Amino acid sequence: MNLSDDGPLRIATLDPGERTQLAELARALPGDEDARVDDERWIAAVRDAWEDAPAGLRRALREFRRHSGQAGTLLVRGLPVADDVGDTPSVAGSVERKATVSASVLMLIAHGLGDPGAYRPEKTGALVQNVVPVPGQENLQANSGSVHLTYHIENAFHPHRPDFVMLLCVRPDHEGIAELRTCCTRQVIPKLSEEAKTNLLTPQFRTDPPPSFSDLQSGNHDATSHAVLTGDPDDPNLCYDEAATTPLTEAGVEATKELNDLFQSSFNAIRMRAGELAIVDNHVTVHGRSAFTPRYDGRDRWLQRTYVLANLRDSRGNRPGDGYVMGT
Ligand SMILES: O=C(O)CCC(=O)C(=O)O
Ligand SMILES: [Fe+2]
Repeated sequence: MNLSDDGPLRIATLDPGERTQLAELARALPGDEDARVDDERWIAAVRDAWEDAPAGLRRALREFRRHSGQAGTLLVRGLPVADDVGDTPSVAGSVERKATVSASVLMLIAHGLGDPGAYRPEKTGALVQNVVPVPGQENLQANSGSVHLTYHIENAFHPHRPDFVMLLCVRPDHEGIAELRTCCTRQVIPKLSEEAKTNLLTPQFRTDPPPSFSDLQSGNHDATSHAVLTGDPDDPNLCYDEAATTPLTEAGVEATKELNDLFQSSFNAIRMRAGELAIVDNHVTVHGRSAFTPRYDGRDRWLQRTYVLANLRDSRGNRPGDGYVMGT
């Protein structure tokens, strides 16, 4: 395992031996027809197998879990994804239910940070979701779009939002220009004016569900006002989605303008290649994506996404039968 930094971004690169070890672990998981990534028995096998994952990778995740660094982002390079992945899906709500190499790698790594988790109203509650451009949805502020995707905390409106968002690149975009962009509070707090900081620490904002929560769009979501920054003002948590958070006051409008400008001038740009995984600390780091041009030819950009819950017990009341999927 090679650990390096690209500015504030932390990078962990598997060596070929570790890559092979992880690929073998993924392939040794139950792989018959019943091996569905959402099946609790299969997940139990993954949890057990994770203990045999390369020690260097387990260490890097343990460190990141303790403190996610200046960029709140860890880029893991050199992960195995099969060569014969097939065409990039192009339908809305596409998910991966089969235990493919990439899906298995995501589910394995989730156990280095906590447990996997999902939300029933979003992508049918699948634990591994395809992030792909969908014809007709180009302009949507969702991961199926291909215009610039604005900065957001994943599922910012949700009381049990994910602790970590994992995005694994199965196939890059044709031109290799699509950038996953992340920006951490630790990169912007020192540059924020005292006035904006005070206002962001004040509950004067409302956040609605994103378009991916289709069932909740009809106004049956009870949004209370909240602060954008909470906790220690020197290292606060962040709850913000540029497209879904509404400032309820003029001061709030000014403060979010300043925050957006700082995200725009301080972000980490990640042009992911196949086998690269970005792990985002969803408590302190927003993410977004630059625009790119899909061709819908089966070779478009394809990421797979899995959410991680660091403390599964916290959301027990939302997870029927102690499963991995929240009911709402
Ligand atoms: O397409 C990307 O790089 C990120 C999309 C996104 O925000 C997500 O899938 O949560
Ligand atoms: Fe996102």
